[in-house]
Amino acid sequence: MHALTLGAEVAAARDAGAPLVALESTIITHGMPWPQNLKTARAVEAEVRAAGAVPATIAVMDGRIRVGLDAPELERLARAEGVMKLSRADLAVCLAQGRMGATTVAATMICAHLAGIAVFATGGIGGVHRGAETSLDISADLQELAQTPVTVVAAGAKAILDLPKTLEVLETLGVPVIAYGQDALPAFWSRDSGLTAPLRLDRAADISRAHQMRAALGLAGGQLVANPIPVADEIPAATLAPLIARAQAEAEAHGIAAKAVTPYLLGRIFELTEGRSLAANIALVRNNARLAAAVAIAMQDAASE
Ligand code: PSU
Ligand code: MN
Repeated sequence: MHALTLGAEVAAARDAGAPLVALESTIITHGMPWPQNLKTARAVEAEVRAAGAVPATIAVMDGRIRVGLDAPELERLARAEGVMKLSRADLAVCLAQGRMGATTVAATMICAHLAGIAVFATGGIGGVHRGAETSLDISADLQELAQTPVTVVAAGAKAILDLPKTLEVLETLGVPVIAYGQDALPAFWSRDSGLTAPLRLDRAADISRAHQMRAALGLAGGQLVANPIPVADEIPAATLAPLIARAQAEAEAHGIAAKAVTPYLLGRIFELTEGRSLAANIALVRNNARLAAAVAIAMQDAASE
């Protein structure tokens, strides 16, 4: 029983040994409103291509894990309602029911690895939520980074999270958290979280080498590359802090829980910033796609030496 279907472009790239970059789909169905979600998904794929790699957007459609969607499929997903948000726990049930599902960071890592893709670009990973002392809300993305060998390029963890606790959990799980080109851990919409990242690398080739070295050492899991949003697109952390606090309080007041928390907070912050957070989110995903493509190319170069 094999549930994987590669898109034509992805299959050709894999046969030719061309560099591939996996892309997730929860950001399309649960992270951004229509029609910006489709526009962004297309723009992110275009960034990967322009940088010399092949994009593989991953989702569950018609009872199959689809690795690489064509244009009509991408639009069908972006317009769909009632799409399941899939993490490690949900993937098999969604497939068994033949439903449509969007993959989070955790599920995208699983599917990318099944398809032989080692690099993945997203916006921001899930992490330890504020108030996790009582809610125990910790994203399954963190566990996945500890066990699946995919390098994830993100703009840090989302600033709606408790970043110090997120770093602590990643350290406990043995996940390398690597800031790209700076010492500070980026905070999604802002370049600087005020925390120093545990590790730093300045070149795509070094990120590729570190990935290969982990495998050579027999260490399970991937690495998190935290790529700061471009200067021109960032929203300073001080501007966002009160808006995040307000969205957080509203989520609690409305009893928002479990999988609904992240989409709710992103949606409220979009409203409270009058769309500025979405523009920044789009810019940072595109920026991550470019770096992920460079890492994928460096991995192919190393493999063909
Ligand atoms: N990056 C974005 N927007 C998003 C996400 C990432 O710019 O919506 C998604 C990812 O799929 C990530 C998920 O895995 O948010 C985290 O959800 P949770 O906190 O419920 O684990
Ligand atoms: Mn959660």
